[in-house]
Amino acid sequence: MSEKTYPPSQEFAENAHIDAAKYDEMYAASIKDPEGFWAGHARDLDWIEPFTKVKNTSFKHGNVDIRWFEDGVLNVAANCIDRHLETRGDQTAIIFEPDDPEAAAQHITYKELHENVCRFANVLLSQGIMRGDRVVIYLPMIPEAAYAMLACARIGAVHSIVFAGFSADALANRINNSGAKVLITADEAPRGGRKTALKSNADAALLHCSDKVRCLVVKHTGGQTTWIQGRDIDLKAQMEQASPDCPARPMKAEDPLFILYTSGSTGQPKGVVHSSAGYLLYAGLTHKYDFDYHDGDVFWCTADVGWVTGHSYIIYGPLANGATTLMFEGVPTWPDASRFWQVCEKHKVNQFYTAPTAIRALMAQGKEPVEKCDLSALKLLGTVGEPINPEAWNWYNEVVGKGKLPIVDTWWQTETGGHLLTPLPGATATKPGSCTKPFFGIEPVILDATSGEEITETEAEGVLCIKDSWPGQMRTVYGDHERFEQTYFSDYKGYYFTGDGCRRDKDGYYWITGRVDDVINVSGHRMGTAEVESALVAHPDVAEAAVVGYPHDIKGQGIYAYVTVMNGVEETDALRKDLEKWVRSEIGPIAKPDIIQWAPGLPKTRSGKIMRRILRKIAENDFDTLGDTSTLADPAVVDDLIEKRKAQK
Ligand code: 6R9
Repeated sequence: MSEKTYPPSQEFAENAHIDAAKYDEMYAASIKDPEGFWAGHARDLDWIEPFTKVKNTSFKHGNVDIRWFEDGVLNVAANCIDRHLETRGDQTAIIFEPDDPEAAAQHITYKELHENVCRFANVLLSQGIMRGDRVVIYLPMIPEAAYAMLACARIGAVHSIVFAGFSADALANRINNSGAKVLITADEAPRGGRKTALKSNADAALLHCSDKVRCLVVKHTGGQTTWIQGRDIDLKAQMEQASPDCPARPMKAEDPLFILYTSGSTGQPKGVVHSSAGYLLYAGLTHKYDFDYHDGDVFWCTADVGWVTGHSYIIYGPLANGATTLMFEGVPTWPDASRFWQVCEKHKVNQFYTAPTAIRALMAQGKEPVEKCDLSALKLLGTVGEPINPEAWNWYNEVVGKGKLPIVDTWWQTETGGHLLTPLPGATATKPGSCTKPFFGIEPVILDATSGEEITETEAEGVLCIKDSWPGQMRTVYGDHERFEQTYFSDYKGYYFTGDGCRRDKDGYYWITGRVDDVINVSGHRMGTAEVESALVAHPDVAEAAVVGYPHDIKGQGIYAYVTVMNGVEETDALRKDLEKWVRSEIGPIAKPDIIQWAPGLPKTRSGKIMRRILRKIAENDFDTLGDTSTLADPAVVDDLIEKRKAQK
């Protein structure tokens, strides 16, 4: 961990929305009088009916209830589009850069966005979609994904995006859990020169869903698909016929805007529910201040809209601010390792926001792919998704930022809606690897993991909790409020528990040390080890499986699976391949184990609990600090596992 600090340049600080003095003053005000602070900012939104109540929140287990601006009425899509038409109707809202670098980019103005979203909303209405109905979106990174989200928001439908890398089974689960009436997909998703057959995944998923679910299909590549009359609808053809006008429906501040499924430490993924007004306010404000976004800037977040980062920082945050936001369909390393930088040059990107895993992958390709591009428009770099190691931070700073640009390391979660811990680029001196300080209105606390006591000294290490609510906070787990309370408010009473471990240094800077639960972070994607385990044990040849994370040079963490086969089944390479394929089809390619180790026995306590701590150490090649193994039912299994681990590359 580096203690070197990087203060903002004087020039940057002078032109920034927030400098150091202003941060201190505004932060203090936001904690002293949250109602005044948030009401002041919320009034900048366009309200159909203004709110009179600001905050009504309780973190009390058994009574967790979170409401912001609850008697206000507004429409999120109108705030992201209509509000800007008069002043910036002809400005580009979305730049679409396709996978194929030879294909033309599209510049979609706010006026065009308005028209497309209205047409799309009218298609949804014609399918009988009403306020509160759920719509699942399974699309590539194409403009229709943005239209679909905003069309739902316009008519008060609740979208739930499923990342296009998830399998048919995972898609079916989410359609069924959310009770969606419509699935929106495309024929194919091109990425890195290859095409994924999205529609055929959708077809396979819909076999497990109600036959009432309709399927709107974007003919994107024109690839061949099966077509089921009466169920499948050609979206573009319908949009052409639909009216370009569709009034934005008045929605209550607390009406749900979207559901996004995310992995937890147990069971099936949880449907994280976000609100309308609070979420939009928080995404917009963090986008403006944390990236120091100014009118006319081109902002690029490289995430996929299938993750929360894409929701908040490709769509809602930037569009709430009337920004120009870039949507990129491709991957960083195709056709070659300079693609990101070529896109930055081509579209004169001003703020660039990506994940440490991408930085590490590009770092491995050397400086040349970066240096051959003109990155002079860049003003700021951002990172998100996992802790960034100092080597990657330094490379990002020196090679991409030429040592001149602020780097914002933003810590947040699907559950938080937007950044909670982040530098403000004109105010905060950064330290490589630290997400620095809280955003306005956020009160982070570090608790002793076992006693649950708050550690009040500046220097502290323990679990990260948040003391009070902020507008962007998730409101519930879809259909299971008890699980919401249980997951986030039961371990440490009265606090929101993040699931992350954290250290606070002598300057009050926060350093995330990683998850303290059974969630791993693979290439910045959250994965529950329990999910991968249940996929593995569903295979007929598998008796038992235990999955842990281990350090991986590019991905941050890799997936390490210990597998016990059924009696009489042989531990062959062919079975290993088959298991990899199996997990890909049960969950998706991102869940494929990096290493499968055969484990004739797993280390268990006498009561039958798998000792994951030991499995983690073995996966990390750390055999000397296994700790006490005497409570194991059969301590000899450990020696066997160590021997097999040593035999792996
Ligand atoms: C936005 C997003 C959330 C988990 C979170 C933490 C890790 C995210 C981080 C970070 C260190 C950062 N995480 N940002 N760790 N530094 N800047 O990634 O949401 O997919 O829900 O993951 O990711 O462990 O708890 P999500």
